[in-house]
Amino acid sequence: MHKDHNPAATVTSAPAAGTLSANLDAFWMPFTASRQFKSAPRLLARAKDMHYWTPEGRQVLDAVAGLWCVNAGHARPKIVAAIAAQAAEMDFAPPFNMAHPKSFELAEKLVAIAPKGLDKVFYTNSGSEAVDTALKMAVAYHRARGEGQRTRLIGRERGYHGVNFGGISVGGIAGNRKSFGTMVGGVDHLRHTHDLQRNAFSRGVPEHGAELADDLERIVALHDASTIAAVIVEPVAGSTGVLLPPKGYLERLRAICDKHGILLIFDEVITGFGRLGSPFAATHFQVTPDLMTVAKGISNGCVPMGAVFAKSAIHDVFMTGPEHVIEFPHGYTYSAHPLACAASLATLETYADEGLLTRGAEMAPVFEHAVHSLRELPHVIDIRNIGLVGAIELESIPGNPGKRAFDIFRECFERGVLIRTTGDIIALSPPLIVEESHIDQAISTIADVLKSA
Ligand code: PXG
Repeated sequence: MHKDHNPAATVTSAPAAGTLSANLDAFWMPFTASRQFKSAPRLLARAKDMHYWTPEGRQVLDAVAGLWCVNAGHARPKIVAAIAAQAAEMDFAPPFNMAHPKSFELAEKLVAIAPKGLDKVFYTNSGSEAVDTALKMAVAYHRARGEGQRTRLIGRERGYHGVNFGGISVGGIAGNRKSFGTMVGGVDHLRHTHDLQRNAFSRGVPEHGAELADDLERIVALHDASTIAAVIVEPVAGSTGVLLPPKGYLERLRAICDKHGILLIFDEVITGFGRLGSPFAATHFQVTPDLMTVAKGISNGCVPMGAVFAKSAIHDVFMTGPEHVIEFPHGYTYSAHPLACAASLATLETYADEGLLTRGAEMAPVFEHAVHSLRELPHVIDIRNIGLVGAIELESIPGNPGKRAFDIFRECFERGVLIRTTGDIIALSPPLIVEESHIDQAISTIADVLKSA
């Protein structure tokens, strides 16, 4: 059904689009080992369905959906056409005190697939902006209902919530904390749930660790519930290495938040839009947060977009005071950008046409079997998976953390498979149109590289 064409196969003589003619100096690259990169650039020039092609026309299987975002695969016709048509029809519309029809149409469609109760959508342009928006909503919500002392935000160790100051403050990544100073004040962190001693090689959610949710009670006892606005967690942590919630953990976190009047925010930037085999992690685990952040798959990565879903009860608290006054003084020039809305509408249509928001559940057993087949290979200390997310954790080279996985990433790319690594963990998150043959190719390439490393 999802046949790949190879538009690069015919490229022989003329330089392919994207061939590097520029000097590499001027571009300060994001999250990149830039000196290494600039000494041997890895370039992608075009993409279709499950594949990229380099400027030379070499085909590369995309085993990570770009960066966890191209859930429907690349250059899908409806999305391409919608973006082109929108650019011609109306390029931009101011989003403050003005709007365009597609922004409402999209919000209605998003709410229709969202976990029940999350009835309002606020648009941003990225996951980082969605996170900071949700944190501000939480604080402002409590203030609007007369509990202005609830300002404290609780994140979790090894959480990743983007790169803005709010996000890195509630996030639990040591590198960020080391580089960027004191950040937002009044933040504390739950312990992370990663426990290889008890849970190594789990298939699906791990058995042990629900009690780690009780760490929130410790934090409440320390700071007092009356000072805490919200708790933010990724239902499944992605960036820090695919850390799954222990069985019962999210339910327990929800119950403790309810008990103390604390808002629960799920950061579903990675888990949203079908990654776990359900539309959202909240639907998968049947735990509904008060606020939910999304990005990436909302527009299939084609035009930058993010959003925060909120319960009506939260939104409605803001809707008081004189009617000409702005109730929530927050938003971006590009909130509800017409191109992003058009891309997202076509993305949702593509997801619906092909059943992609639940296709991960069908493919999960095949994927699980394949990733766990790497268990006996050199340096593998854990394998974990859920839906169409997998992780292979490797033993670090003593004194050189991250090197082993990074070398494997580079070698896999040379052998035609794009993977993603974080520390010494390989993460896989293929587009949701993935077929068994793609999974086989990705896994056998990783196996060969592990054996030869
Ligand atoms: N929250 C979560 C849970 C994320 O995974 C963000 C927020 C920030 O989104 P933006 O759109 O601002 O990047 C993310 C982003 C990786 C990787 O390799 C993951 C992300 C970004 C870059 C790399 O795991 N996730």
